[in-house]
Amino acid sequence: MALFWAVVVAFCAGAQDAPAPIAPVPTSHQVAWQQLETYAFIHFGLNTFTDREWGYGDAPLEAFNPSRLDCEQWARVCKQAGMKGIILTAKHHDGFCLWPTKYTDYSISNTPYKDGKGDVVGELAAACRKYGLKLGLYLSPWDRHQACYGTPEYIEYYHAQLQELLTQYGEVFEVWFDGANGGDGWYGGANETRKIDRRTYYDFPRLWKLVAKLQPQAIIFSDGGPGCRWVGNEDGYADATNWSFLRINEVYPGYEHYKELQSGHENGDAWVAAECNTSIRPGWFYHEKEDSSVKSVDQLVDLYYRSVGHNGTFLLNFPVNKEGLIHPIDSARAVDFCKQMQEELRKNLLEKAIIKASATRQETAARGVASFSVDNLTDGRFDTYWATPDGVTTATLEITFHKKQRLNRLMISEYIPLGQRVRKFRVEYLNGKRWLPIDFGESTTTIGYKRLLRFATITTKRLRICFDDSRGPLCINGLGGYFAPYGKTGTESNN
Ligand code: FUL
Repeated sequence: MALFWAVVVAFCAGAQDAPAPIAPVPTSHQVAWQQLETYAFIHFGLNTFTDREWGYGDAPLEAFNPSRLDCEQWARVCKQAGMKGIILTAKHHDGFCLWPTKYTDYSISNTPYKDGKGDVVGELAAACRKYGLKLGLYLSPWDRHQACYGTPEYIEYYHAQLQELLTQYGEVFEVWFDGANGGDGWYGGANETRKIDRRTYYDFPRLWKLVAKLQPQAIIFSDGGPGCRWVGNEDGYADATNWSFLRINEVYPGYEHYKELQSGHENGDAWVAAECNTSIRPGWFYHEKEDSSVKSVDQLVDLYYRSVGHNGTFLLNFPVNKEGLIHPIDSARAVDFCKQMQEELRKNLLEKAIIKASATRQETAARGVASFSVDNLTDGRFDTYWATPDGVTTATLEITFHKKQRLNRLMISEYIPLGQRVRKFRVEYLNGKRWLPIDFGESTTTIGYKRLLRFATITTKRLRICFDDSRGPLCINGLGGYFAPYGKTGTESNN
């Protein structure tokens, strides 16, 4: 009886179920993928030994002979750098295959390495399993070695290779389809330029079906998805405004208006979140002369804020060297970068603060828990969130600390299984008796899976976050405030 009256009271008070999703929404695999946040790329192959970025397709197989190849070293470095997986160039544009494929002689089986018994894909798959990392594979559509490139025969070859890779090495979390395509190459000795229609030549719909059948959890990367999209630059950042949507019928691998990919399409009809890829060195493959131009910790930290902190994932490449190892300079930088990020976002100062919302969706009393309360903002859980009632698309969260706090970082995250919603927000802090805006030096438009914001240190007892525009009721599952003791904007200001 008590329950009956509780339900009646709750309904009278406007109790509601969870907000309805707003399309497009991610699949559960896309959500799990986004939660990986950072993972590594490895570019390794014949190019490593010939000092090239784009092998022409004619390099002699004898050149490939790493003296100390150790995929476990790669895995250890990536693990220590906080990365959740590794994507390997199983085949780059030069057509050289790092696994013993039955479809071409231009593979590791005909190199001096382990007398032709080597299998780098297999070794990496085992190392990833050992260190709890996920495995991803890059299989370049463009192949400058194969004589049949440009004909229908090559498509069968390419599809067969993908089938091999997706059936012999266990679970794959991402398959990488590069957009660079066509042009000059060796092509079995023809030494000519071959042009293909990048929209139609590879029969991508059939490739996507093959991936879905063999590895349903795998996220398909290409310029236009369908699993995740290229961010439109190779510098590792997304725009501050970054929608996880694309007008899917407009974007295809090789899409010319690639700058649009930095911020997605606000009115897109498919969920295709951005992956921000870059190399820790200027090149993707190893070149000794670049030992002195490895990205600094500050550069990597900056990119983290502009990739993961701009609603993307961060895919950082390590050019494995001729020995077959990640160079010690690169590994030290990557590990220090991870340590600095942990230090900057170590303690969420909002956990002990009092948070008041201008509006909160009422839970149905029958559930007995405050499903949408502000307590969900700082509980560290992904699946609980604060939400506003239907029809309420603007709201304010006011945060009061028990005593004055120094802050220079904020984190806001939306509960993306219900869609990406926020279009515009701002943050203010109390300075004496006046509310002043915090200047983040970038636009405060979208949030998505995660938005990280940096600003000059403020000292305050109160903050307020004003959500000014949203595609529907707000669903925010995380809120953080931090004081980063050092870093680009970690210095004290006069506030
Ligand atoms: C590009 C390729 O052409 C580069 O060689 C590299 O693999 C990079 C990740 O993608 O499109």
